[in-house]
Amino acid sequence: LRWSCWRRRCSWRPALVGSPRPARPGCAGPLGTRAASDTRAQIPYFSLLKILTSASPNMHSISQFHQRTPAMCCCSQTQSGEKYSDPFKLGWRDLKGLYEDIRKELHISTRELKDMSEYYFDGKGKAFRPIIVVLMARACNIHHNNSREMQARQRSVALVAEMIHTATLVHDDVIDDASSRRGKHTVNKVWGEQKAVLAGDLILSAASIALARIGNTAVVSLLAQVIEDLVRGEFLQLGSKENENERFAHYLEKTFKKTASLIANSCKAVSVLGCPDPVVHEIAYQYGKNVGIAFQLIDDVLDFTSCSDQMGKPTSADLKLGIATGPVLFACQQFPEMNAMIMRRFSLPGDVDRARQYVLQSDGVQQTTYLAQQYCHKAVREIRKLRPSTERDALIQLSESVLTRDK
Ligand code: GRG
Repeated sequence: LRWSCWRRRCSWRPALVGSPRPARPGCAGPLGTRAASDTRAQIPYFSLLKILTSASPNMHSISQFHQRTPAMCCCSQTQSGEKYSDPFKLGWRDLKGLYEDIRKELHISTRELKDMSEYYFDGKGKAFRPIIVVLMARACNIHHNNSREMQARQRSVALVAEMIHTATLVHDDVIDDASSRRGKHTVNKVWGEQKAVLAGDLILSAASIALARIGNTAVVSLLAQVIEDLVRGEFLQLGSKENENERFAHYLEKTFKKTASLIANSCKAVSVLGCPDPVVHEIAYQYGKNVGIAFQLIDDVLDFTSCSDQMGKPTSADLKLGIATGPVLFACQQFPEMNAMIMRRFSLPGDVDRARQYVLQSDGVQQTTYLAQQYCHKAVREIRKLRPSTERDALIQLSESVLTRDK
């Protein structure tokens, strides 16, 4: 039900910077915040776009990202005739039995370990990663030889991606001492931290076995790289940078490693299995990377604009954990007094509330949303290089829905 609610809300509507999504009742929204019109040293819009869509995401300073002209809508006309193919409906055709299949991969005899490991494979997540992966697989297969077949090995990549993702959620909740996720208690709260760490390890090891069974060393390397990136991304999040520009580069690098690497490398993995052309592998990777970064940027926005009921977990969580995400970093440009708070990781009494107010009075939410739009724009440009197909169009649609999601 939660998944279908999210899916329905994701139908595309243009996200206009300067007109951020309205607050839900009970959620602190950015309405009534200071307009994004103050004059700062900013670079022209088209230079900005060029920067965003060229080099790697970790080379930029925050001033380069500041938007000064109205954002272009990245809603794209698709070309296969089916303008608004529902990506979730389409992707789910290949994912029937996903959670049953994952539970089979876990095949654990000990009752408690089994309950813990299966806890999040209950259909309450959005299955965003497996959906992207199967759509990408079909789009690449069609691009390569007009094949309508989905390979079993490609579907296995979708399973592995969801398993790795779930293992990270379990570990992340231990690190953050989180109490709720997806509207229920976390594994660490139900069974304790020690057992939660082991449950995460077990899911990861089952994912590794399933990955090895795919039998392709290039695919194994891609997904092994993801695991390294996840750990490094999480580690980056534990540190702070004093210099503002370094701080923003640090944030984008963390964003790629924590979230986008899994999507990028899983997309590349299915392209490797479906098509021998390295150009196609790069398109798949770039699409996944850019959608993944946009997904995390919007996640960071939702931490300020959504409410706990909607998200199924507490909001303002990043500030409480001492983490300065996009909305804070942009707000700090308008309110330099936030610097000290960022450096002490919002650790003094009242810091979290004050920082939140600064963010909501600034254009931090709009700027972060705008940045996410640019990454989606780049993703759409990449995927359009593939031969037109319903699945390619669904990927375009999916990248756009990332911007309008509210959970
Ligand atoms: C390699 C097991 C392992 C751990 C590495 C803990 C850790 C180190 C990394 C954490 C990475 C992490 C939790 C990133 C957050 C990514 C993110 C945006 C999660 C939320 O994804 P959704 O919204 O969640 O798709 P649902 O609940 O829908 O699946």
